[in-house]
Amino acid sequence: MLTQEIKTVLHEFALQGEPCGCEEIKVGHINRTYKITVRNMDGSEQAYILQWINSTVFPKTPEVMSNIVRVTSHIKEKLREAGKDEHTGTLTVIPLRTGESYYTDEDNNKWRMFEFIPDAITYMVCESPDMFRSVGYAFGEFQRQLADFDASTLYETIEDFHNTPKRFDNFEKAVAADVCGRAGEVASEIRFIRERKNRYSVITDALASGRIPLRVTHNDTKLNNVMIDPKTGQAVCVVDLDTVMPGSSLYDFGDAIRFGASSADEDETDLSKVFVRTDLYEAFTEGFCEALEGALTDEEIRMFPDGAWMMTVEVGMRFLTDYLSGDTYFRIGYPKHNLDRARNQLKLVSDMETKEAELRRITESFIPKP
Ligand code: GN1
Ligand code: MG
Repeated sequence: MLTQEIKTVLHEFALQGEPCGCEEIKVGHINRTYKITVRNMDGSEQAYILQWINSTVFPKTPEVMSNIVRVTSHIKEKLREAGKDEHTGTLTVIPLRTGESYYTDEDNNKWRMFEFIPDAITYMVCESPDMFRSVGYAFGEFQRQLADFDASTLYETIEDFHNTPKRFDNFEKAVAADVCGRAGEVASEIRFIRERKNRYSVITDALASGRIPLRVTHNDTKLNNVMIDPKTGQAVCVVDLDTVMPGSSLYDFGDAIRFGASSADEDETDLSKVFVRTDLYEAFTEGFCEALEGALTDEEIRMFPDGAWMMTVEVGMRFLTDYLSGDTYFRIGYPKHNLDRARNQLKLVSDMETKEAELRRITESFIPKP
């Protein structure tokens, strides 16, 4: 519904026509997203995306928006060079009437707008290997488009975002504080996460020693952060650019597998339904490697299974940390939502461990032969 609050916000943006519709799009755990319809003078209608930015998670709003504007301008240049449509191939920020990239209302809420990407939707579970190959290609292409972007000029919008050892420290702090008295209930999950602590520094160590390179990465490569054309099943546009920062290709590869190669929703509670689909793993790897042909080092590809495992165990401990801390970070739909999400992710971790040899074998086949 087009509330007075939203009308007031929309008035600040450089829109041509009159807003006539508003519908909440309930995707994502952090920001709030709306589809806005605007009626032009000639009677035609145009859609936009309006987002309320969660400033607890993103207190550095100017930095987040500066990254997004610069990264999308860079990608638009690449799209133009390739003769592709720069309005559907990446996000387009709608500025305020003043020219700024976001609006702060009287209550200090932060708002931003984008052009709506037509004829595309998001998926929570992947429909086919073909679709996931295309998603892999899209995320690989995103990274390739930013390969010549100077990483040192990008703000770190959330510090240590994929620093798993630091995430583990925070998890331990939440267990020790146990502010909601929930630690007893999750003793086996706590044990599971602790048993694996020696492996949490595998990627941070590889980056620190230069064994794998630092790149400009997306860092939140969930399947539902790609717009897909439902008619063709092909990826159209990578969205949710809040966490574009210097990182590792393993983060983007791994987070995409964690979410998109899972057989079930991220909060499926029947854990017998939750496992990693090796057919989807293979399809994504194929698309990702194809888009990044020649750009990835052999060692990065070799470490893909570590990326998938790490991103899954990391978000598992983040969901559990949030549950222990009273659900202050991820938006929840019911009281134990974060616990269910954590259990689901830890089940996926177990399954990746069971299938480790197979995942490594699939991965090795993508390392170029000398
Ligand atoms: C959040 O914003 P969204 O829903 O795409 C989170 C990711 C997690 C993901 C888990 C800024 O992503 O890091 O992997 O939830 N984003 C942030 O589903 O913390
Ligand atoms: Mg997000």
